[in-house]
Amino acid sequence: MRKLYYSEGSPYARKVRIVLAEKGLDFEGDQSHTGMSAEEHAAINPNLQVPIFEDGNLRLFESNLILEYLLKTYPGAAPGTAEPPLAGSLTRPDHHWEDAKILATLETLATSMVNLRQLEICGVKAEEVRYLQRQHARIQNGLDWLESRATPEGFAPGLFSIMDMNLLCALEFSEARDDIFPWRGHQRLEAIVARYAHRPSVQSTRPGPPPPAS
Ligand SMILES: N[C@@H](CCC(=O)N[C@@H](CS)C(=O)NCC(=O)O)C(=O)O
Repeated sequence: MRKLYYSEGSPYARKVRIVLAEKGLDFEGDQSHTGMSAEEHAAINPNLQVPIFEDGNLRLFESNLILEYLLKTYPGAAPGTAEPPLAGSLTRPDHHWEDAKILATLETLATSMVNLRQLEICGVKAEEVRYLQRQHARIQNGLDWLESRATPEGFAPGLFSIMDMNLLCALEFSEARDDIFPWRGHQRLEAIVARYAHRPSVQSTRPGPPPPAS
């Protein structure tokens, strides 16, 4: 039995949901972590985050680690999945270090965006806090650097790569959450997001509007 603890809007959990959809793997979705105490949550993930994925007796956290597990354990694709095919690994073996650097930068980009969003919800104003200005600069530099590495056909043309997936989940999350960071204007990055916009696994996992403030 497969189970995914997730939040509907989480860009990290979305990557896992996209890969599960690409592979036609069914799973039980569980959003109960929002009602858990820190102790209960820590018992399944010491980092107190989602996604958390269970497959039988195996429990994993950290989205890219979960993706690596899924790609290795379930190498096939669901019948009739879209083109280009989903990559078979996180990085291309013959471009490993360059791809790994791109993935690391994409993770940092997503983390900075999620931090900005959370601090904004808490009422912290970026112009008043130097660390937040640093986060803005980090996102801007990351986007510019990624734009210089991308092609309009993705980071690994011919494949729906895990890099492309990390990118679109972070950038669509930014827009779905009141434009955390105005990333448009990076033409190749825009082309990648547009390229996958109608892919069924991407469409069916797109975040809805922000939940009401609690
Ligand atoms: N590096 C982690 C990041 C996961 C993460 O930040 N998840 C967010 C949801 S978008 C979360 O659980 N936040 C809850 C919190 O930080 O309290 C991954 O890739 O899985």
